[in-house]
Amino acid sequence: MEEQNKQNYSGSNIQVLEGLEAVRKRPAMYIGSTDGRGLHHLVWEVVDNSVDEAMGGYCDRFDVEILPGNGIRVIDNGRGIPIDIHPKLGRGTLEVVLTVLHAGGKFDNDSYAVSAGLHGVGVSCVNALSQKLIATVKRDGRHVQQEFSLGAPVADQVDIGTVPAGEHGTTIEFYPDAQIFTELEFHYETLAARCRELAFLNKGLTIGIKDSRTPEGQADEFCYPGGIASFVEYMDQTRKPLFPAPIHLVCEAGKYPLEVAIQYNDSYQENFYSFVNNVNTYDGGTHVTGFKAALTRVITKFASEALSKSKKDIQISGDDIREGLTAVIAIRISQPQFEGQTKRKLGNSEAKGLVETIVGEKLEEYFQEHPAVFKPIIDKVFNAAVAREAAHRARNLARRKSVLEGGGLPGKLADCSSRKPEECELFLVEGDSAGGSAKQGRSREFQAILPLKGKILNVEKARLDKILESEEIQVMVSAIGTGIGVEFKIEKLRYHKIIIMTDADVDGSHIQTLIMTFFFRQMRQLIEGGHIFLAQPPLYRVKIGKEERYLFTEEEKDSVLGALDDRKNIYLQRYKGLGEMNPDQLAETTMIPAKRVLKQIRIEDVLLADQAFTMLMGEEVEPRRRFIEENAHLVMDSLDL
Ligand code: 0RA
Repeated sequence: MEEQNKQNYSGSNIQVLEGLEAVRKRPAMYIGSTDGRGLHHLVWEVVDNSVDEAMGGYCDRFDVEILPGNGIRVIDNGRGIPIDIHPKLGRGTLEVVLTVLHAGGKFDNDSYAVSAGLHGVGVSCVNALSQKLIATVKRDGRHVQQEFSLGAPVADQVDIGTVPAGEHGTTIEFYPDAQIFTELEFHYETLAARCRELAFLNKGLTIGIKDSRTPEGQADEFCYPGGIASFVEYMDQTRKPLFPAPIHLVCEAGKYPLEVAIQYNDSYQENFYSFVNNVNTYDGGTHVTGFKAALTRVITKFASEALSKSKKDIQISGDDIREGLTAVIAIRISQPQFEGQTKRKLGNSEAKGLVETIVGEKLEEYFQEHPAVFKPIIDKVFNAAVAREAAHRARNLARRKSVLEGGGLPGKLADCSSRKPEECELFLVEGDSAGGSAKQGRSREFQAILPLKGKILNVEKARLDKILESEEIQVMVSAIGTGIGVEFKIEKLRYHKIIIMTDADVDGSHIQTLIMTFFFRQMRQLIEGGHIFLAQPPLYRVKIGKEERYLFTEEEKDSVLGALDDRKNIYLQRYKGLGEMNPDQLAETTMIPAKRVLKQIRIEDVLLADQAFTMLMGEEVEPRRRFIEENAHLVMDSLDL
């Protein structure tokens, strides 16, 4: 059977397999990378096809399952990949869809006016990069299956049974190739977060997710009849909304379907997410510019009317209007052009005017009909404007002290001698004693040390003027050089690596969180640019006879000690803090680039990070209590017991 198949496929398939061979030779060109990110990208590729079916109105549910053995199964109830013989190619269409690059199966362009996903390299890429893939289709009363390996069919498609008329759908089960990927483990939270997001963006679509790797694996089901209005409520669940339900506008911007949801809360941050065809445009673009222009224009108009009645004299800026704003804008565009290095910015120039016009009209209409919604927004914007003027004064004061402009570097900073930011590192060190060791152990040439006094200000609970009064923050900001918030300038960054180095205990992780919250809120580009790292100091030093080792996790300690039968010649030292290491030990384990391990902080999921920070740092006590209760085991693990 196998032999015969090989012959069948030898002729016309050579080209096909050459196409997929290109994917295997240069996987990063097709899926971005071969690390964990690329691994998850495979799932998005498959899921995008199911979402396309949903957007076309053919599918109302799909399920993602993480399988034992690092596999994924996606089941949808869409039309099913066609299972006939392809008229031009003379081969099964199912096989063509899974083996021809970019075939993607989107033969009929009409039914796919817009397509999900920015990747769009197609399910054949997933096939090429999978050690095994099984496609199963229910369609036309038939139940058909075909198996592939490394992109090539293992056999022809086979009928495995029949299904009742009207039952249809596609199942793709795949196991990523260990030869290609440096990481094979799927991350439940990452997958669940995207599934949740897709459920918000496609109202009425039900998305299930399940981790079947262990009996106690997690499972969730997402379905939001409220669409992106539910999305806004979800993001604000730990904040106090200013009016009962988000403003939800569903309209058409020219020929593009457009949806906007807006809520204000009592915080000072702006939480704004924009999507084009279900893809998060993190860097905004023309649709966002149009939206913000409309929001500013309409609110300024209503606010100045209200203010002139009350005879108040204050200038309102776009920033004031976005303080405490949580909003989502989602647009569908048939030929989106994405710009920039990361392709996360919409470039279609017509989108700006179309969005601005329609959002302006609809919003004005909404406010006229709902004055009760408008009133708290005006108050909020007014307060923001007053506070901004106060912050402005505080900043000028600080500037006079020349702290924020980097004119004078703080005295506590032991700067490095190099002036090339690419090679420079800044260590933010917990406490003066560890700071002292770090100063002695560093490579003066490219490593700078800034000792911080314990806990920094919790920026989640403070407005900009208060933040700028905090001395710990001032020294950090002036050392880094970029300025903060709207004044942030990445080209002024003085160190390309900023390394947070704290004790490996609960206080240390609290300080880490505070510093990361500050970066997240005021210098987010540093995180996005991959400049923020956590140092990983060892927990133990162990001497076995003459051999000395450092151990970085409890598991490592258990496995090293567990492997020894005679423990008499062992000397084990537990480091309670960085201060217990002498300068050489600190350098050796945590600072020297060739020897240390750094953990890079990435915003894998901005939403999750935002949620976690708000939860842990925000005003609302109840969600925080719940969060800590639910995650108590994590805290316990890191406690010094
Ligand atoms: C090719 C053509 C059609 C749909 C699909 C492929 C399709 C692919 C996947 C992958 C996962 N789920 C999927 N669902 C559908 C159009 C079929 C038609 O015109 O009936």
